Amino acid sequence: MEKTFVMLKPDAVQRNLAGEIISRLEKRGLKLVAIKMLRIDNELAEQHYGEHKGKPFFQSLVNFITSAPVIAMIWEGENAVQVARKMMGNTDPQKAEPGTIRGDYALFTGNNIVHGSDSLESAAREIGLFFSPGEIINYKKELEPWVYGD
Ligand code: DAT
Ligand code: MG
Repeated sequence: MEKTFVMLKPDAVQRNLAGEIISRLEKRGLKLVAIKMLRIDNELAEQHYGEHKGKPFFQSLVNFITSAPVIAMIWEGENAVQVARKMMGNTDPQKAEPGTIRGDYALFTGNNIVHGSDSLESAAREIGLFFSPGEIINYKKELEPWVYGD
């Protein structure tokens, strides 16, 4: 089953939206297989957002993501990467559809509440940056046939 990396950014934690966002992913049928709260340091921020190095917003992105604690998670499910991306909505919350996380809770691209891997390759890379294999829990949920059919 596919795994994706999802992170609640500092604004989500500060604005008391963590439970709400976790609840949405949970209710959709995705399975939480790893979770931790951490304060990202500069080195990890630059690694995580390496693809954006050199862009005009890079420094403010690093400043923001290191400014307060985040909640890093791995969610598992069929097409988990694209399903989670779709639930997050457009990078610019003003363009994100209502009903998406960003479309419901954010107004500014810099503070857009949530990160989600954009491909299987990014998911593997980001999971490796934030979690060791022993922190990822392999378990069965009895409700799975009710989510995916038999
Ligand atoms: P996403 O988070 O939707 O994958 P991204 O990977 O292109 O978007 O960018 C990473 C983060 O960088 C994004 O969540 C917010 C910030 N960012 C992106 N484009 C920006 C811009 N034009 N101005 C300011 N911040 C931006
Ligand atoms: Mg991205």
